[in-house]
Amino acid sequence: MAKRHLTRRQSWRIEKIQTERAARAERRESRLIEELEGGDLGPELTGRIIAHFGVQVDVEGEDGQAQRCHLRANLPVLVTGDRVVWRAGNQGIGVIVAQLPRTSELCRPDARGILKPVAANVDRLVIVFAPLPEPHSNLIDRYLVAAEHAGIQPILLLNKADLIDDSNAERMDSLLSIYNNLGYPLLEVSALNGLSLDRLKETLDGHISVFVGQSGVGKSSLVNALLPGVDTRVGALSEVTGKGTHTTTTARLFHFPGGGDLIDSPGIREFGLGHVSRHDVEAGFIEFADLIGHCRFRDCKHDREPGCAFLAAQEAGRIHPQRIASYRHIIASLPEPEY
Ligand SMILES: Nc1nc2c(ncn2[C@@H]2O[C@H](COP(=O)(O)OP(=O)(O)O)[C@@H](O)[C@H]2O)c(=O)[nH]1
Ligand SMILES: [Mg+2]
Ligand SMILES: [Zn+2]
Repeated sequence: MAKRHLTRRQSWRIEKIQTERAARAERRESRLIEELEGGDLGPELTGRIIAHFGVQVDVEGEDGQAQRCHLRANLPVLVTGDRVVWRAGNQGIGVIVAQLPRTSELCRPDARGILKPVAANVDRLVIVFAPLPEPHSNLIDRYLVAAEHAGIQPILLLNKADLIDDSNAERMDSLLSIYNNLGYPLLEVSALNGLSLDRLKETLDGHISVFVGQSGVGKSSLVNALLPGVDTRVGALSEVTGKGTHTTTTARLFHFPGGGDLIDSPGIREFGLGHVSRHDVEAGFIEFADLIGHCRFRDCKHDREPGCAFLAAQEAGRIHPQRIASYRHIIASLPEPEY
């Protein structure tokens, strides 16, 4: 066989292949070491975080069993509702090894004003209101903006339907008609006498919901009616750390016996509109979709500018005056942009 003379290019290629082989072997070895180290850990499984305690979480596996797990240091911030990959441990404590992609996240500003996720993969925002305390469309609109911004389907839930009488029926009807005309799903129920709770259960089946709304509208009563025998007030759970036992209040995931899940905590129930931009607010009013970009001035504030598409639509009766008022109110409440 003739002796082969290697060109520089060929020898470079061989060297490259050998380096790649070495790297592959190294990777194999490190995987082996990891496997030996983690020899007590079970196989990788998928699950959902149903409670969060700071450095530990409870994960519910596909079999419905809950398992306390440690969080690996390299993980992103995980919250209740997150889908994860986890491995069972030998001392009753497992390990979360990866976070699976989120379909949505609910965020709120922390004490320093930094937006933090509080729940993941929620797909129904149930906005609760009632004849009493008197409902404010402005508050409902804020929740709708938050829902649109987070990409979560809102459901308007009028509770205390048993309190509707001649004194408030007209007011309630005109409020409901605004949202009915916009195509938002609407339900009228009563936690007190059980009216339409079956329809509510059907609506929640197959989804992860949160209930929001002002204090006194009946959120606790509704949740208690939907989750009989579950004490959702037990939000504070103890956790043993190096510094001793301390308690953390956390959002928890509950299963409705009628199907579907609830993520709940006092903080979530009072959830408001987080930090959003003027653009987010505009996008949160679904009837504005056709108007955005059609004003004469690109930076139109839709206030009194000539050639404003919003004002023209309002004049033509295509936008409800209460919604425009809400929009202005929300915009006025935004912090000044920093530029
Ligand atoms: N009439 C009537 N009262 C209700 C209904 N649901 C709740 N309530 C009452 O409204 C008050 C506030 O309810 P609660 O569940 O604590 O509201 P939350 O602050 O939103 O959690 C309580 O006195 C409840 O008994 C209802 O459907 N009809
Ligand atoms: Mg309550
Ligand atoms: Zn305009």
